[in-house]
Amino acid sequence: MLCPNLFFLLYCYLLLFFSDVQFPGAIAQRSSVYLEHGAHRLGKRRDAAMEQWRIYGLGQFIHWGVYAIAGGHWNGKYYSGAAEWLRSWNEMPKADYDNLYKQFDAKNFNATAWSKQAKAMGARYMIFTTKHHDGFCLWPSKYTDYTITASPYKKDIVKQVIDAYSKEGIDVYLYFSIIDWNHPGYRTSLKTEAEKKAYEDFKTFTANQLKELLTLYPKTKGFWFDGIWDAAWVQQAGFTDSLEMELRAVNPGLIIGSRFRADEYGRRHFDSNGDLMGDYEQGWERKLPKTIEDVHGNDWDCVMTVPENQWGYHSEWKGHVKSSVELIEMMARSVSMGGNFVLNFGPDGKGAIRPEETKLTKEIGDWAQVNNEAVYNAGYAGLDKQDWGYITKSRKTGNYYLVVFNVPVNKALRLKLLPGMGIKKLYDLENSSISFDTEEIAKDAKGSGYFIYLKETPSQPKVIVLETTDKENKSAVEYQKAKT
Ligand code: JFZ
Repeated sequence: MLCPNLFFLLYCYLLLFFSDVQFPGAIAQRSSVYLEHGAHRLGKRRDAAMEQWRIYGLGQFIHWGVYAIAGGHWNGKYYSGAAEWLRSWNEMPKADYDNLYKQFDAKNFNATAWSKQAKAMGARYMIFTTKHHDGFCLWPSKYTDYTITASPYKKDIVKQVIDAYSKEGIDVYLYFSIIDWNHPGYRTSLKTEAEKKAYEDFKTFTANQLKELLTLYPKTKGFWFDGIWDAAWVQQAGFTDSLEMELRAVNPGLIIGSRFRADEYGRRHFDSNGDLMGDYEQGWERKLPKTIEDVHGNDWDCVMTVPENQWGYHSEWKGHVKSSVELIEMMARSVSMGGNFVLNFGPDGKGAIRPEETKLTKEIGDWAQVNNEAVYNAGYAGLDKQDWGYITKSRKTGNYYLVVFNVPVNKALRLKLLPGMGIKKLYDLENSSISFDTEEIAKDAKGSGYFIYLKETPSQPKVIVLETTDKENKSAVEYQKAKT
């Protein structure tokens, strides 16, 4: 018979196996296992840096590297998968890929132009790929020769991005892939002593690069880690735990999501007790939570591609390409459940943002210029979700924002308020002199139901501001407290 400990380990491995890609949410049944390398903290961070993170609303992700030169094509062959994974494609000669940097001469790269465009879209933070899985560094790392310095372009790209975005008031976070196909010590698993030895070099190299980034770029607000799922890395619970603490010591206030390290049972995102590891849940990738229950009261971000699945530049976008209205809806939906929405861009090999993305930044920006109150400094409202759209609540004024996407044929929007709450004011965010007729349609111990009558069906997502007679929505506050 298996002893209980083995059962527990088996349980953890099964969780590990099924959890990450499908649903990195908390385990259903909480346990209370002694952990040396589990979560560092229970509940949310309340310091100024994290409070700032919490109110961003919209972010920009940029995937840029030598893969952008190929754009999914090589020697007449075409790779329809994610462009930045080109090197892993069977038909792609590895030596050709590893020499692409010799062509990296980003003549059209202009960090100021990127940052101004991001600002016009309404982004309040950005995440930049310092190094993707291929290992090519966009900064002059002294720990490898495979960097921007060796390319014809030569100049430090990370520095230019950080300086330009910071100048626009946009906070910069560094994407860093632990997977490194270029480092001789990198392994996916450690089966032999020789592999273990090689991996020790890789661990030192990784730690050095991370400390180097923080030292070279003190304006960095945080890391957005990736490529941490290999068994070799998952088994380094003690090392990654101390490394995280070292990084935080270099840059107090540093923000690190849940995709960095595993506990000693190999659990990632949430440790074996179900507690979030890191400052926010980093598992919502190209998908959104369905309900507020899915996020367990945690901070979280959603990173999203415009086409189905392309992060780096691909010359052909296949499948459904999202419209600005869909993206605005995803942003409103994220904020209504307390998360940030981060939209990805893949500049081409010369550093130009593609025209389709430029068009979207303009459309999202036009909307945000009028309606940003609904998504900046806002979060979960504590009111019932309605079919017409999403409700957010200002973390500063307590005002509610009804972000309307689907107007019913009778143009009557349902709204449910909690007991003790009443409608004080209801007006169009774009033009506060426009108010709306309302009708109380139900009342019981759980609160009042209303119809809000629109005069016409808007052609763009419409925001209605609601001021209530009881601004302090106890339920939202209590909900968050209960979860932290
Ligand atoms: C990773 C990368 O492999 C990809 O190239 C891109 O950089 C993206 C942002 O991150 O891809 C992932 C990582 C994790 C999941 C899915 C795709 N996941 O947990 O579902």
